[in-house]
Amino acid sequence: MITLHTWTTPNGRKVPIMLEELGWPYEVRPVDLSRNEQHAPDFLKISPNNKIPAIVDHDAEGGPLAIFESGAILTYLAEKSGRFLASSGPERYKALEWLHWQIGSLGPMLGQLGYFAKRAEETTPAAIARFTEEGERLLGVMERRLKETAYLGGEAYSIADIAAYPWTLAATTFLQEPLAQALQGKDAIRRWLQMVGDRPAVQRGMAVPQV
Ligand SMILES: N[C@@H](CCC(=O)N[C@@H](CS)C(=O)NCC(=O)O)C(=O)O
Repeated sequence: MITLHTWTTPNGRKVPIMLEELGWPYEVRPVDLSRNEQHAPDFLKISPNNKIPAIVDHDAEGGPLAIFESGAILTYLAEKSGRFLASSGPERYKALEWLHWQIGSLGPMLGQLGYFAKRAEETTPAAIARFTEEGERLLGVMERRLKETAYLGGEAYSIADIAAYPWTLAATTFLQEPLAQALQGKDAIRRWLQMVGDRPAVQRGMAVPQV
């Protein structure tokens, strides 16, 4: 059994999507970020960087294993199941490349844009401009990739798509206003969003946690 510590945010939805794709049983422990539960001592033992998502795999080899960072969790689950990540060769490294691109670029830049454009009490035009520009650039990078291949890693759906989906959806919904111009004419991204979003496991994962 896997315990999933998560919340209703784009990073929080990646792991439930993967667990739903695998059809593995898991128990959800909501970590309410609005109540600062990510700083609770028991949660910090599992996720010392005070961020969701995190898992504990109670059936890991050698005993219970706690993992934080969504990219590490997705890679672990892919390797444990042998699914959604090729075991070797270019397909594996292309999927890892785009997984890391999401973790290191798309997620942090859109996260900062969300903070400065939507949540901060003070308006900071330079920060909004900087993160809008980076968001636009990254959506351009993604559009060019998805014009060449069906999925981010290549022709197969992989953990790179699972990681990118909740953030790309956020770009077209929560962040639609600052990114409206960047989203115009992004037909390859729209096609991919539809294809990934039509998957029943993605729809189920996006509804976790139910609070
Ligand atoms: N690189 C991390 C990012 C995780 C992250 O930023 N999580 C946010 C929610 S989307 C969080 O837990 N924030 C709480 C905090 O910063 O205190 C990952 O991919 O897992």
